[in-house]
Amino acid sequence: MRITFCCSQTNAGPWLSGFRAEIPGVDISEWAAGAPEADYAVVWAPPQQFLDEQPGLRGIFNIGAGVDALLQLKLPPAAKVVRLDDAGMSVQMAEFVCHAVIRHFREFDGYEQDVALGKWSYRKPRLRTDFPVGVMGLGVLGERVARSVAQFDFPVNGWSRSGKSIDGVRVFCGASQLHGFLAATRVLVCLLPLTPDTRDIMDHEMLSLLRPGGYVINVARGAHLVDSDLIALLDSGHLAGATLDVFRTEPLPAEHPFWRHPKITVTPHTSARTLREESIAQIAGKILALQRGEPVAGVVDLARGY
Ligand code: NDP
Ligand code: OXD
Repeated sequence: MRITFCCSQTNAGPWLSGFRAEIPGVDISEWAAGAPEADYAVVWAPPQQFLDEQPGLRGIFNIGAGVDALLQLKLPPAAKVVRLDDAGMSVQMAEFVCHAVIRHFREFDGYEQDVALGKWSYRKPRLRTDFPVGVMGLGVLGERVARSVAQFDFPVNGWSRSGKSIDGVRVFCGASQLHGFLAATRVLVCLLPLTPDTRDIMDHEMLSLLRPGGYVINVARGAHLVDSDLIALLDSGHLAGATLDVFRTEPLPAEHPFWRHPKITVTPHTSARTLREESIAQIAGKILALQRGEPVAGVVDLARGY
């Protein structure tokens, strides 16, 4: 069995030795143009040439949860595309989102500014019932985030395509219930996959439906959000602020207004990082399962796009 590794911006060495430790005797190497064909690929944002040269792949393992970039490419016909299935990401995402929600709710940015001025001042406590949180996307990451936020006693809404039952979360489903979800939400968290149905979903019309004083946390993909619409709604006062971890162009260009907007907090696509050891163990386990003819979790539905 041969595995090829093709992950942009990733130091291949520790990954290759990790796979060799997990799958003794495996033939694994970093891809270079003209390399021999492999049975399985471990990838992140590979070039089309890589896939064109590997028509016989049986499995393509993405070292991230989102497969939007991969699905833009022409894939080998028989290859299953397998996404990372948590692998330590959901706890990071829950930490990140809870931190952003609480920082906003408790006005910690304001306290930091006061303290920098040597000012000892209290702000009036706010009611968490006035800050219902809505999580769009209730998959591997969104469900964990919704459950985690609910532990702080915020009212939590969730929205997904097919709906599911989650303790402590009021679940809305499908396009017909999006309006109701937004009207019931003040702090909006985006954890959708990027697909043709969800691209540009957070536009002026949609964000206007959030409760006044709304707050946006985008931790999914930059192309879910229409940048100029967010800025217009922040400037009009309908929205109070945003925490943005993902952007249409990454790294976020130096001249982009998000960097300097006083109501926007920017982080560099770091809310849930791929953890190497967990990812190697998960992918190696799945490759061995596929070799035995067993099903594996996290296989992407190419028609749905996630
Ligand atoms: P999943 O595929 O597990 O879950 C996707 C969820 O979105 C499902 O609940 C699905 O509904 C819902 N959904 C999909 N399409 C629609 C739609 N048209 N309308 C309503 N709901 C929809 O994804 P994950 O939770 O693992 O990850 C979500 C995204 O987070 C990734 O695709 C990636 O882009 C991003 N991400 C960002 C990271 C970062 O560091 N910023 C790190 C990791 C991931 P249903 O349950 O009905 O299928
Ligand atoms: C992912 C990401 O999709 O890091 O895993 O964004």
